[in-house]
Amino acid sequence: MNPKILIIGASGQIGTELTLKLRQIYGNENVVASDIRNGNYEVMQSGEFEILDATKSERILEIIQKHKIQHVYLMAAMLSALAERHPKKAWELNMTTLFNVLDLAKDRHIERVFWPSSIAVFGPSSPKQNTPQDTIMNPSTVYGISKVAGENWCAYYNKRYGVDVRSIRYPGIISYKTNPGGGTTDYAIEIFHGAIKYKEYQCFLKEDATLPMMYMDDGIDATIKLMQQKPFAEYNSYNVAAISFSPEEITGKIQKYIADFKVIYKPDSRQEIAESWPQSIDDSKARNDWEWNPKFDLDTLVKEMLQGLHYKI
Ligand code: AKB
Repeated sequence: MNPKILIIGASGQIGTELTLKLRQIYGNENVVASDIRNGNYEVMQSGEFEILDATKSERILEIIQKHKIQHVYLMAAMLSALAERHPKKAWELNMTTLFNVLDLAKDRHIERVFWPSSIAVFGPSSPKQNTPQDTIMNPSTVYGISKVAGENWCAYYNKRYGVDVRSIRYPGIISYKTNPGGGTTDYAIEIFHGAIKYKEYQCFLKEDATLPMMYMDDGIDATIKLMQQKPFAEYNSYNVAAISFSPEEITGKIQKYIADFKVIYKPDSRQEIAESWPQSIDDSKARNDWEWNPKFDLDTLVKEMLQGLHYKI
């Protein structure tokens, strides 16, 4: 039997594509999308959509009961760069929404929860290369602090109350359907728009700021695959890796198709965030535990992005 699913944050970058893929797999009637604002046309048209402020627990419960929801994907969050501008608001949003969902799961209104973590859990003292699953985590951003705290709370609810909650530490997710907002890895999406529209892009990171990244399809596959596993013995927030690249490297790949594309480097405060994060990730635990395996490398990612944005190659 297909589970009845609720996506919270279905109008965001990952939420949009996750909703569409889950509807394709489980049927439009089994996947309810929700967000504080309307979603894109495809999301709004292909199934049920509810306006939801996920800081309001009673409203989440109302939607869960109305649609007999079993699985919840909580995708609403304020990302790293924006959270540095609104630290308290980011903390409140990221933590209140998580507690609301965990408490509803604790009270057995929800059977299974997906909560996204991030490479932002790591900080200046974490190893930069092949950052292990278990290592020093001393995030220097509010977003990272909220993700480390969130991981600890998920582990606590799992152990103490038997809540089935699962997490992935997303790297930068690259996609063309819905733009991200407020992240440090956002440059790797903006750069394609700049290349196609203006043949020029002003990059807010330095040319050698290498970060772990992943094409959206792999990110969605990882998320769904993790949620399809039988309950785990304990909570883990899994490292997942696909590609690592710098602005300079992705520029070179785009220039293979748009030869006169130019990038001007004007690093801002986001450079400091990037420097505090890993450059590459060891994801062997995810590969061993649930056979995680990404499909897209940098060449295929660049091709998919250009084609997705209607650039003829
Ligand atoms: C961000 O840049 O804040 C996010 C992330 C890596 O979690 N994309």
